[in-house]
Amino acid sequence: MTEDAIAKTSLNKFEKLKKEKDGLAVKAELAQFASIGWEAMDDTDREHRLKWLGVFFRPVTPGKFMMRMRLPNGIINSQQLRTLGEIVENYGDDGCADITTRQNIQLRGVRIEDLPDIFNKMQQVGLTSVQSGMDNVRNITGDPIAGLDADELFDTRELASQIQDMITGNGEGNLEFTNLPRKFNIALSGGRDNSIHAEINDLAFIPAYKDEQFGFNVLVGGFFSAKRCDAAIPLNAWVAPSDVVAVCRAVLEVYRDNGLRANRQKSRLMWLIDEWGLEKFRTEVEKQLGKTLVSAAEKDAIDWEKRDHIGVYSQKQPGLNYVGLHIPVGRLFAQDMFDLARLGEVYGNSEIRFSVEQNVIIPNIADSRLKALLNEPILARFSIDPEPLMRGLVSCTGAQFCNFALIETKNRALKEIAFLAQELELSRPVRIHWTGCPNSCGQPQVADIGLMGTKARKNGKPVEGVDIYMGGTVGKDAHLGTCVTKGISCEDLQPVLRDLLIEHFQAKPREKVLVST
Ligand code: SRM
Ligand code: SF4
Repeated sequence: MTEDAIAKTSLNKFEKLKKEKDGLAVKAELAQFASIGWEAMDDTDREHRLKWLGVFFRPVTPGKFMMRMRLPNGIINSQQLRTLGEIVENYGDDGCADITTRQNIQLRGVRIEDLPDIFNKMQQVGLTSVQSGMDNVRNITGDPIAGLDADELFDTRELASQIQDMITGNGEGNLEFTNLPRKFNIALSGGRDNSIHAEINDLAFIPAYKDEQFGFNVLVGGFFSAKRCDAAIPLNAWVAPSDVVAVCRAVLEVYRDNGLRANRQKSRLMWLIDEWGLEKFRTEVEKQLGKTLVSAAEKDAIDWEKRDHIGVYSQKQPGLNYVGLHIPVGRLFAQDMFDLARLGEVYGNSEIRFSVEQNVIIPNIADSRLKALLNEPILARFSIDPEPLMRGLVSCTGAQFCNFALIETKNRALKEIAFLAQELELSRPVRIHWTGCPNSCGQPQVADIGLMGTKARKNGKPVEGVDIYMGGTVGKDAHLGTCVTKGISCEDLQPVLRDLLIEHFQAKPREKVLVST
């Protein structure tokens, strides 16, 4: 029997566990889990269902869980960030946090006995982590400079929050959407530069004018997986902002009720669209929505190169600025979180934002406060003007915490960049994305150079290696890069990257200074 045929004969493991008990049910059992401890818990509750609350068992560090928040549009405030800082501070050397490729934050080192207290604290400051893992909708991404950008076409903040509230029952959990066939990604773009990689989401809204009215063209089916990666395709639908939440609901309902569930490798939305054809899918969405979809605007309004927002920029509000800080590979420690919270509070309006490049933006800084902010010691580490290779560096979690990883990523990425920066001079940033395995959380297909962890061989022995992707473009006319070289051993990577940077990105070898002794 083929893999598919076997899968069709019975429910797969994940469909079974969802059928036995909804993931969200563990919300009521947290106090009990806390009292018995992680080792005494039912395996399925611990390793799978807790993800419905955003709590991830880490086989690499058993007993030290990861917590994934939800931050619609990537926005957090100082009080919230400080609260998260206090949580990770509790865990000493085990505690840290990562800004994610979905403008979000994950905490590390979390102990099961502390969960009731952590959830209380989160509730007090208006944070939720519900439905952030497994077969749920992930963090809703939106323009990181929404409401600040003089050239923006639409401020995505309110819609991102409304979509999250609809899906999660205002952050409490919503059984309507806790049993999707698979994960689901939604993105909203309101600026002219597609700053959230709309094309790699299951459902994306991109700005487009129709009869001079502002609205969004709808894209569907974008996703990355180990088996297949596809850019989203146009649904041939244009929706007014006031219909966006309803369209999200309709698409999710169609996917929930009809998405393919037999084989987990073929369950993302695009597989349903393939099976039905786009026309049928569109018709089913219309039925669920209860109205006809307007055909797409001929052209979308994304006509800029993508910006990374690192540096100092004037806002549309006169006299105010936003400052983008580069956070190397998105890693934060408790003190960093306290420092960033303080910067937001002292210099801005207590708001801190995250970008899909795993960086931070502090908005609403008055002209008169800029100089003092730029003199803050933390800017020596979280630079507004990083070296060009560092500037475009993104990395997934990798082997330090992720059991899918085939290689270590974050620390290796930093080491490789430090070496290359010493060797080469570049006049522009090169976006290098590392991802530890073919799941592609680090989005190597959108990068100038994408590095995907793999098993390679050297001198007949298995070693850590990477497949190299190139040609990913972002912003207007974004398209996915492809694999150009397979199985380079990590030990041999430096000269390969050096040559690629010289050949394709105009890097120049630095002159070696000869020191005479
Ligand atoms: Fe991811 C699974 C980390 C963005 C595709 N991803 C995982 C898990 C949960 C696996 C696990 O249990 O260990 C990783 C947790 C590791 C850890 O301890 O942090 C993980 N994914 C991440 C993050 C943290 C990477 C990062 O360093 O930023 C990102 C969290 C985003 C968030 O805030 O929710 C993250 N993952 C992505 C993206 C990028 C995106 O959304 O733009 C993708 C590709 C896009 C997509 O999903 O279509 C992505 N992650 C996957 C997949 C492959 C999905 C599939 O259909 O096969 C898996 C594996 C799975 O779901 O079975 C996965
Ligand atoms: Fe883990 Fe692989 Fe995702 Fe990296 S790409 S976080 S190694 S699942």
